[in-house]
Amino acid sequence: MKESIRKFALEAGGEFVGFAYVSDYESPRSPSIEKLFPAAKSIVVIAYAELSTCESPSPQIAMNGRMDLMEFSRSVNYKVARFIERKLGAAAMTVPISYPLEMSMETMGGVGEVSLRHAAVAAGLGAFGRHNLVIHPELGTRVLFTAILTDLDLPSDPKAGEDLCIDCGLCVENCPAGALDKEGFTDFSGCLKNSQPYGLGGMIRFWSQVFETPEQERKKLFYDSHYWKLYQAGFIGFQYVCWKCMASCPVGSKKGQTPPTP
Ligand code: B12
Repeated sequence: MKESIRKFALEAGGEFVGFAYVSDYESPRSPSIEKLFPAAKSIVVIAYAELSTCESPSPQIAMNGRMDLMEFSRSVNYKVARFIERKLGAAAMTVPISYPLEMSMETMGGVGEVSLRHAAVAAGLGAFGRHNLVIHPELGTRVLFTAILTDLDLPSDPKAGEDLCIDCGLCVENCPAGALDKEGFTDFSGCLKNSQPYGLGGMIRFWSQVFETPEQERKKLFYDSHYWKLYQAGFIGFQYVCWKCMASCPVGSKKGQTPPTP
């Protein structure tokens, strides 16, 4: 059964596919899978390569590569879920690649329904690196994940080795927010403020400024590129302007490592 799902997902456009029993998924800060889907037994995790767009100094080109991948992977995830339901007669629930997220003071909009990094590790698709991202044995750091929860019994794939990170420290050095200084921990607000200046925090800061500015001077704020970028983010969705931890990592980047020949 695993092989028929893997084959379908690869043909649909996923680059690598892994499986994990829900009982092998360990993410202490995330909600339990049972709360999301009580009958869930397994997680199907799909890996996709991030394009070289993450290296571009243009925030538009960099974000466009991510948007292409988000749209594409959403479609692959849906197709695989439907394959599980239609062909295998089981229940399937898709997990978002990033958003929607629970937006509450409790989670600060920073906890996904399923931690895709922990799911990927459980499904043998990689190991955490110094940058707290999961490194895939072939794709390196430039990898994103989606997942599907199902009530099918799909035994966990073997774990990837633990030594994928080469401890070069480039991610720590290149993080403009110093968000990776403490090992095993990403400074959430530092990373967020720097990488998503047009997100919720940026929006709150802008509107607070509007209310605090005397009426006759307010118009100027709307003719500022900051407001225009907030406007664009409003209809595009969240926009990252920083990719440094991902782009500076030599593991798996075209410049840093030749992938194994097929
Ligand atoms: C919210 C979110 C964020 C928040 C971070 C919140 C957080 N603490 O995780 C912010 C906005 C800061 C963020 C930033 C980024 N994100 Co983000 N994000 C998510 C999202 C939507 C949810 C993450 C979540 O639930 N975290 C909460 C829990 C799980 O985190 P945690 O228990 O505190 O675990 C942390 C540490 O304890 C540590 N950790 C846990 N176990 C272990 C074990 C070892 C051995 C080590 C060393 C570390 C470690 O790693 C975690 C990082 O802080 C996921 C998608 C998803 N649904 O998973 C994408 C996701 C994690 N993001 C991703 C990416 C790529 C990024 C960015 C590079 C931004 C960008 N430009 O794309 C940066 C990287 C920041 C970094 N180096 O840590 C990818 C990661 C892919 C990968 N290869 O690992 C994901 C999985 C999206 C995807 N679909 O692939 N993100």
